[in-house]
Amino acid sequence: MTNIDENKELPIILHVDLDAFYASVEERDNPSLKGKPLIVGGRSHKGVVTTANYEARKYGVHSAMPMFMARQKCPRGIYVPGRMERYQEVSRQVFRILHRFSDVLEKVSIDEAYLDITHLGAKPHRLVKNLKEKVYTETGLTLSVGISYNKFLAKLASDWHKPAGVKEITPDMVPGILVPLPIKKVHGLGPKSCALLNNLGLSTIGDLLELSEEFLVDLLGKSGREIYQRIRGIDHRPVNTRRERKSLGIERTFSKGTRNREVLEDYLKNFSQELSRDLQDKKLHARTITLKIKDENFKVQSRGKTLFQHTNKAEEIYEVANGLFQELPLDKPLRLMGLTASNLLSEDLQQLSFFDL
Ligand code: TTP
Ligand code: MG
Repeated sequence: MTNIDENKELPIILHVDLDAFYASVEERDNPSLKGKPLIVGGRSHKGVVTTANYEARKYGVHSAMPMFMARQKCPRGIYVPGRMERYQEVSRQVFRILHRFSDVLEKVSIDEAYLDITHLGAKPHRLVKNLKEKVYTETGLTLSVGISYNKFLAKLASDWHKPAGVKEITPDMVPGILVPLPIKKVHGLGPKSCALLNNLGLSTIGDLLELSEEFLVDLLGKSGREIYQRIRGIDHRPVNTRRERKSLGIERTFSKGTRNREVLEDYLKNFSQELSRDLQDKKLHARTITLKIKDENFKVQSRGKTLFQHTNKAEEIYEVANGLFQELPLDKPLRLMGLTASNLLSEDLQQLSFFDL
């Protein structure tokens, strides 16, 4: 049983994740480090390991482990502080290569992306081989790839044969392949949820498959439904080519506290204009406007209003902002005021919905 409509073409989704990313960049820039246990971290991250190469992982060193513990486990390791800018640069280089393979690409983190290659009509394994070769020859880095028909399964698969591995999960493997896996493998179940489930004696995906959807929703809230579907291999999330911005905002701290309404209204007018320009530059429209204030005693209050329609016009933003402002008592002088636009919609999406009508 796969719950998949056999007549519909299945998507082909790749999840790509670079191997021991920061450590691999260090090795690439200094090949004498190759083959030795290498640990990146320490300085910026309050004394914890940021990442360790696979050589060091053999000693039990892993990300987020306190540095002193890593030194105990692997005293002969080479320890280097991170060079974030360099990793960003190499990441951009890798993403440019990935983009040549499919422009339906969603960057998830500095070393991780989803690619939808359905429309290319290519054989996924051949494409992946090619992609890995290109990344290796052009950057010296290896990566692992998961191939499947949705994001959840592709991500699960990329972790399967790390490092430098490729794994495909096909519909006929589901749910069998999921049953023995520990619940922490379910993307969306964080450490807290896992602990909650473990306490109920649930440790594998197989255990979760016995539960009703209602039970999972009761236990985990809204995400229970998503989890119920995921463990059955169902995940309809599209590969999102653009990460949506959640909000845009401006705030100012005043050198001297003020409760002069005219002065504050002037600020609000300026904020509305700035916000409007910013939204228009980014081709965005907002539906929710939130006003935030902080008084002399550092007491913070915020008020928001959601409109019937999206807007990016300064006058409309100001009208809402000022309405919110008039409701505030202003019993103490203000030290800070801020205006945020959220519930955003991009113009492209708006056009899409117009076409859909
Ligand atoms: P990951 O992809 O989780 O780890 P990795 O690439 O080092 O190893 P692998 O994928 O082969 O298991 O994270 C990518 C980079 O993000 C990693 O090199 C360092 C950084 N990172 C942190 O800064 N803190 C963390 O807790 C983790 C897990 C990663
Ligand atoms: Mg990685």
